Amino acid sequence: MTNFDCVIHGGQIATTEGVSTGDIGIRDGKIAAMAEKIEGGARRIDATGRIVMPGGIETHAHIAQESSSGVMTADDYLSGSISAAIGGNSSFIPFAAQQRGENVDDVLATYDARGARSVIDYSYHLIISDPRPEVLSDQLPRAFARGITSFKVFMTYDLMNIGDGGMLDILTVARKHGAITMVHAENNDMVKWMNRQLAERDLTAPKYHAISRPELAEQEAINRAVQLAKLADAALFVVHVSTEGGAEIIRREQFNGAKLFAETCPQYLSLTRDDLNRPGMEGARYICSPPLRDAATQEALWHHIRMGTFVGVHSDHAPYRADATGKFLNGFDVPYPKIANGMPGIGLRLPWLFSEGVVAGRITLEQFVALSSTNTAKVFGCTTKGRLAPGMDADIAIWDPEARYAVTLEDQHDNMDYTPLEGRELTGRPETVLTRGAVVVDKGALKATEGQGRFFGRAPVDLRARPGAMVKEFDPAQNFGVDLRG
Ligand code: DUC
Ligand code: ZN
Ligand code: ZN
Repeated sequence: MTNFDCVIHGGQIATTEGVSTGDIGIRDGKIAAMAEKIEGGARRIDATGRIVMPGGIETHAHIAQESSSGVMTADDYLSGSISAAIGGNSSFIPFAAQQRGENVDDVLATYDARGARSVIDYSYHLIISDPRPEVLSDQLPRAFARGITSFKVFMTYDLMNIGDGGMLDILTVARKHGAITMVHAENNDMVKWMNRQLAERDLTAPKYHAISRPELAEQEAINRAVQLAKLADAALFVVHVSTEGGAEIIRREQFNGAKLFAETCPQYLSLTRDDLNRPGMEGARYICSPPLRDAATQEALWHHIRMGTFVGVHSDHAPYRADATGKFLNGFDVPYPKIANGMPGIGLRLPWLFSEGVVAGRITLEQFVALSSTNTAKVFGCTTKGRLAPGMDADIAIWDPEARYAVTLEDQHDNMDYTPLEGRELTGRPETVLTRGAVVVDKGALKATEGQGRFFGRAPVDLRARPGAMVKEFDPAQNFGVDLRG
């Protein structure tokens, strides 16, 4: 009987609810059946001794993206998606970035051409650096109408920072349409002031990057971003949280009912500021913003992962090679502020999280599933992805939970010339990955063809668990009857 295109059988099926042995039948790119035993199938994949789970959804990656200072990432949608797939992801949501003066429709057309090379399904978060009136009134609603339901803004970097007023304008448009606003939260003036203190003392080696962006700069900006979002009654997603204080503000405001979500990233859990102090300019490889912190912070961030403060652990893959195309575009012996911010990680996010999280006993397998796909699918409106259930896309990853290996650059599939986790011993890795039923990685070998991934539009943010509340100044019963929400 071959009424299924493919049957995955005998694996330990892991979801956010639990783990059980069973089979999955796939037809026309969708999960058609799940049962203890499924016969038939044009293709049968034996998953005995393996974990079968939803394919990862990487929701923080910079792919084929120019920075505001003109540095292009080393990965395009082909190499970036291949690296993501081999790392256990069935889809991803990189950024489409508006630079100042640009029209959002043109930006999206540019990224549509870039995205067409992807081997896994993809969508975009739209970075907005120039919220002009026509951007707010026409271009963002058009982006939303095609399923781009998440925007991203920066509170730092002079060429990206949109100020509190710009942020309120974007949050307001986002609320009206059901979009979520992501934020890079660091206080720009605190960072610039610290940069001046360090420059005046000639302290410009990579290690000083760590102290140039104080923990307080993140905490102040997270708190401000949350208050702005509460005033606009809008959903907010704080990216790359790197401090205990920042996580605690988020936890408290979530408890108070804010429409608030957040993530952290593997680098804040696996590396420290000591890595910035490696010999010569090697420390430049570890420059990312916010900067790496310390061991005590890592423990605190793990605690917040366990307690649910973070819906995901995403890579913030920002691939700038350690050469003149990336980190050293401005020269090899330059002060830290002239070195590109970011490091690679899209291929190792899930293997690292599985090893250091599940194998090391810090999180359960169910939490791993939630953090790698299910939670973020909900927040970012990926309605057909992130869960194993009949009717969902057959986006599936099959893992060998016992494989032991050391990370090497040679085994990476991105376009980078280093990996920050070189030499790390890990346990567990994805072997086979399906995107809409197509096997893109088969026992570790790439089987994908360029361009087989499809753009997917997304639904509005799911706020059922975080309904928020209108502030009294917007409530006609308490504001002299004024309708401020329009
Ligand atoms: N922020 C990111 O989200 N990624 C790379 C650099 C940065 O500042
Ligand atoms: Zn950022
Ligand atoms: Zn980023």
